[in-house]
Amino acid sequence: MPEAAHVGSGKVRELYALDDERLLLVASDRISTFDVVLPTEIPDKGRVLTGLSGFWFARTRSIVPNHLLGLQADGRSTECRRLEMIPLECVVRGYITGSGWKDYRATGATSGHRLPTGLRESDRLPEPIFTPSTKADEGHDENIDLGQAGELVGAERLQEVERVSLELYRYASEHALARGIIIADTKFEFGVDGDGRLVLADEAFTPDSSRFWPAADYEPGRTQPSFDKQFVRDYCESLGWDKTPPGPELPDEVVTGTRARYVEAFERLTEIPFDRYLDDPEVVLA
Ligand code: Q0T
Repeated sequence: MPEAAHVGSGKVRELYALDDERLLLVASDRISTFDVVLPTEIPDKGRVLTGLSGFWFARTRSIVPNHLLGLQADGRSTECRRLEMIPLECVVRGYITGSGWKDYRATGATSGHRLPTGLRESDRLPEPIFTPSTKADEGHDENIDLGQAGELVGAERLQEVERVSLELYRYASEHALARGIIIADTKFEFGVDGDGRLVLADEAFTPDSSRFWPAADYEPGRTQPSFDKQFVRDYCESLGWDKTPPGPELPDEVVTGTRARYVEAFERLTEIPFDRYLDDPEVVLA
């Protein structure tokens, strides 16, 4: 699509305009760890993430409409509706980890949710919580409470994105857990269409927008291994790299092992052989 105008970049994805109403979201094979994009790519990572997002979009349409129009034959490009984006990172946490764990240790709460005392790192929460954050162009998103989020998007829209986010998380986390994957938390981005209707955009329940943990290894009281990136993290830790750019090149065995983990996540969650996806990406939409 060489004539398409570039309209945005994420760490590992690019966004192009197809026309006034449609965008093309292209997922690369780049991988980041400790917030640094590494110089070595993971073959097919962008295809796995695109296929997973498509799978979830197709299966959650009855919860909320989404921006997906179609998947291109390259398996890494999503044609989507152009929306007015809502300036909120809609995070749902089912387990206490990451910045939520940091907030909890410091204050006993996160994003205004008072949590039970005595939680251990990675514990399952009594119920999933909605913990919105602001989109930061540089650096980390900032957790905000519902009052601050309401000022940004209006109380009514906030209630709607909270309800829909929790419903999406309940559906996907249950589906994933039955297939041996804990979705500890996840982040959504929503937009609004020309009729003012809420639409799920961006990606959905990929390992880049969520924390995937192998359920078989789950053990609260410590940081959990990542389903997809653990080999990369372990390798980087073994080097004593200080986690500032540039990141290290990855050896072949780390690349191969990591690719296998992405493909395994795809196949466990979709129950579709990844080779069938490569033959015809829209198989995940059926
Ligand atoms: C967006 C209108 O730039 C971004 O990601 C780069 C890969 C984030 N972003 C998304 C949009 C979307 C989507 N998704 C949409 N459907 N309509 N804008 C804008 N920035």
